[in-house]
Amino acid sequence: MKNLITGIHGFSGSHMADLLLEQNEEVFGLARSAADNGNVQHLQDRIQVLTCDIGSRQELKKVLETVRPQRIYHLAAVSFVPDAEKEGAAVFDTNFIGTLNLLQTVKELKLNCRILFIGSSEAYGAVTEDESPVKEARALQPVSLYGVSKAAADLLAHSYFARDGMDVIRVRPYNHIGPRQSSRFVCSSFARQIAAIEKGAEPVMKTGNLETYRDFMDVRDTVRAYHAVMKKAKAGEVFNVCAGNTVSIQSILETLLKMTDVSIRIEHESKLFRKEKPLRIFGDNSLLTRRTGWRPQITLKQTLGDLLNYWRENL
Ligand code: A2R
Repeated sequence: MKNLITGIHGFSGSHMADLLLEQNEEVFGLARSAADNGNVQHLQDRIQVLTCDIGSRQELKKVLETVRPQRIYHLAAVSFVPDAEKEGAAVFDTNFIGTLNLLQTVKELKLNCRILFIGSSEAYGAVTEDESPVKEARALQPVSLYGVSKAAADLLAHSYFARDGMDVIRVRPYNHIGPRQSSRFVCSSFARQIAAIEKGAEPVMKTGNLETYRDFMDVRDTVRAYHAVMKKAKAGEVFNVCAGNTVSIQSILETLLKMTDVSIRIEHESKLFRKEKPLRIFGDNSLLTRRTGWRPQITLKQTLGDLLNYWRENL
């Protein structure tokens, strides 16, 4: 099977490549630049990476004509919610126009290809605790700019199935964590700070709001879900990808702190607090489990241990 992963140098893209290679599938990647390839350094002789900005339809056309993939995992995106708020219109260039370019070019080239659009649970917007777990049929009412860009691209991806009969499927992942995640994300930030303190940094941990609850899952389980959907879903389907339960940031922090011998003082930083109210957000993964047989396999404790070890080795 010939796969193209957009955003292959990213966090999920690199784990997607690992999984597909383990399954003896062929992997091509699309990356914005040839540099910044640390996440796939260990795969250099097994993958072929082409550089392209998905905002450019001409560049994308060249990549797709060269690779002619049978499956596309579309992971390239502005993925960090606060960045999207800061970047404004630029987030739509990548998350929406980039997705439009991909779908339209596959259509024009008449590629016989299945496309997995990776959306986000942020597309659902504010959900109260009694409305959880969220099912796929829930209306998309995003609040953040990132969520709007992902909701718009999600609807766009569906339209290429509904209007043109293209083989497009969609997923809406919740929070996924694990080795190689940028330390701008909360779990990775905690783990990185602990690893730095172990190496002699001042023993102070900067945290935001610890009372927030999120549906966290190991990225390796997340990419296994993407693969399962690619293999088993029907064209046009959409799936939540999540653990289906929540854990507080406080308990993530406590679990990580138990994994180190150093003693650390906790400091709350108000600039790390997001504007929205603390929410207990979690999704319903029953459609995914029923249709594909997928189940998460990695415990939160193992994920956090692997993440901490990643930073211990990579600082
Ligand atoms: O920003 P860079 O240079 O590190 O590259 C990112 C890439 N990317 C692009 N690639 C081509 N053309 C663009 N205009 C463009 N903009 C961004 O997408 C990065 O290598 C990749 C995204 O990886 P991460 O930021 O590590 O995100 P993660 O966590 O792997 O999320 C993957 C997908 C995204 O669609 C998220 O919205 C969703 O899963 O949760």
